[in-house]
Amino acid sequence: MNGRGVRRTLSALVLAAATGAAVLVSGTEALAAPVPLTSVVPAPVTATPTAGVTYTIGSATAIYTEPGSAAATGIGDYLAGILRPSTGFPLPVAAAPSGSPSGIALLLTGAPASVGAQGYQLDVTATAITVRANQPAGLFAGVQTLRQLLPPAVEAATVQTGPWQVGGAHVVDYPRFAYRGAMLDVARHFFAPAAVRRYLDQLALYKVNYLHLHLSDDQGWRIAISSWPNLAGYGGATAVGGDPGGYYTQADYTALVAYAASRYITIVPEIDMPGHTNAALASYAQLNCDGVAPARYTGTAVGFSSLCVPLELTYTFIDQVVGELAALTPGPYLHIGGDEASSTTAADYTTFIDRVQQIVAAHGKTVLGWHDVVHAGPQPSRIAQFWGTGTSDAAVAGAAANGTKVIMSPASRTYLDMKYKSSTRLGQKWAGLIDVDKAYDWNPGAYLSGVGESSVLGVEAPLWTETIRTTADLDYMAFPRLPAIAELGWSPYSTHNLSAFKGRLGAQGPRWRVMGIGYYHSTQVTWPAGS
Ligand code: TNX
Repeated sequence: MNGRGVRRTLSALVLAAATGAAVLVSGTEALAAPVPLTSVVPAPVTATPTAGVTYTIGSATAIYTEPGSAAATGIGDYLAGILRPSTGFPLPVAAAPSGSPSGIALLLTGAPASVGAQGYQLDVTATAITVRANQPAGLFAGVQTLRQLLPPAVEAATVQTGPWQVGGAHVVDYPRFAYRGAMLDVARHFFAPAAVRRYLDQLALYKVNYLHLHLSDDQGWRIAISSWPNLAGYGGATAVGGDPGGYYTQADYTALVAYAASRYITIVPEIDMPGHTNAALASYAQLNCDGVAPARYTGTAVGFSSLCVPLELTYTFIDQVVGELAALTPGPYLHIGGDEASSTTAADYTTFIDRVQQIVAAHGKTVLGWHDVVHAGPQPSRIAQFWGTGTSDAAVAGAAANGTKVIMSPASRTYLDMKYKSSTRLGQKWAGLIDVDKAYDWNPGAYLSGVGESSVLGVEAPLWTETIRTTADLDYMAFPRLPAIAELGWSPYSTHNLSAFKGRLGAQGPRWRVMGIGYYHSTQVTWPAGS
C-alpha cells in the first residue's frame, strides 16, 4: 500500500471516530476488498483470482508501454488520464524497460494467439499489473477491464481516498463477435460533438467498438456536404417537435472519427434512403419527382418520403454525398438505411438499392443496410442489420444462407428507445417494453431462425431519439441496457446467466454514479446501497 493511501485511510478513520457514522462509512469503504473479477461487464472468457495477492497503485507507480509503439503510448496516456485525477498520483507514462517491469505494463508481446486482434491477457501480481495483447485494440480492451477492477471512485474527476487496490488475477479474454455496436440517432434530435464524445467514452468502458451515427432522416440532415450545402444549412436546421437543429461540419465529423479512434471505436455513418429523406427533399426542389420541395418536417411519422427513383439526378446526388462521406470515413462501412420505404414501390426499391450499393462499393466502402435491403439484389459483402420484432424472417434467413452477414438489432431486445415499463417518461413502445431481462436474456447466435452464429457479425443497440433530447435522456435510456447488449456482443454464451448478470450489473451502479451517469434504477437489479 502506498504511503499516501495509508494516510488518507487513517485520517478518514480518525475523523470517523471523532465525527460519527457518515465518515465512518467512507473509511470502511476505503478498506473494502478489491473489486471481484465477477463484477466485470462484459464477463471475460476466463478470469481466475489469485488468493491473497493484491497490487496497490501508489504514488510511485509508473505506466510502462510497449517500446516503439505510439498506439501503446496513447493507451498509456489514456489510462493515466483516468487514474491521475482521482488518485492524485503522477503516474508517468514511459517505454517499458526490458524484463518484467513492476508497475502497470501495457505490452504488445507475449499475449496468447488465442486472444486474436481484439483480446488481451491481464495478470495482476503483488508487484505488477501486466496487460498483453497482439494489437493495440486488445490492450485498450484490457485497460477497460483494469478500470472496472479498481474501486468506482477511480472514475472521479477530483482526488479521492484510496487505497487503489486490484486483486491478484489471471484473465484471458477476447470477443465472441467482431462487431459490437451502438447507434445514435442524431437526426430526430441533434446531439453536439460533446454529447457524442461522452457517449463514446461510455461505450468504450463496455468494449463496444462501433458507433453507428444515423446522420439523416425526415426531420434533419446532420452532416455538411460541400457539393450540396443546403442539406445541412437548410435541412439541418430542424428537429422533432420544433427543437433546435444542428449539423456537424466536416471538421467536426473528422474530429469525432478521430476521438472515436482514440477509444478504438469505428464510426459507421448512415445516410438513410430512399425513405426517411424529407430533409434532403425539402432542401433541393430538383430532387423531387414533381420538382417541388416539400416543407421541412418536425413530426414523428415514418414512411412518407422517398427519393425520386427514376430521376438520374438522384444518383448524381447520392454519388456526391457518398463520395464526400466515404472520404471522411476511414472505417470500412457505410450504412445506406433502406428501412421503411413505404412510399417507394417494391420494384423501385430494388432498382434503387441495387444502384446505391454499387455507388457505395465504387467509393471503396462495404454496404450496411437495415435488413429491408435483402429484398433488393444481392451484393457481395453487403451486411444486413436485423431490426424486426419476431424471431423469423424468411428473406433474411435466405440472404444468410447465401452468405450475407447479419448484425443483430432485434427491436424488442436492443432498442434503447423502448420504454422500460409503461410509465417510463421517455421512449416508445411499438416493439414492447424492455427491462434488463428482455435486453439481456437472448442469444444473438441462435435468435433468428436460419441465422446461426457463423452468419452473425455482431450485435448493435440503436438509440432513436424522437423522444430523447438531452444527454441526461441518453444516459437514462442507455443505462443499464447498453451494457447488457455489449455483454451479448463480447462474452461467450457459456457465461450467460440472467441472475448472475443482474448482480454484476448492479455492481456497475456505483461507478455510473461517480461518472455522473443518471441511469434507470431497474427493480430487476440489486443495486448496492448508496448507488
Ligand atoms: C423504426 S428501426 C425506425 C426508426 C424509428 C424507430 C423508433 C428502423 C430501421 N426504423 O425510423 O426511429 O423505429 O423506435
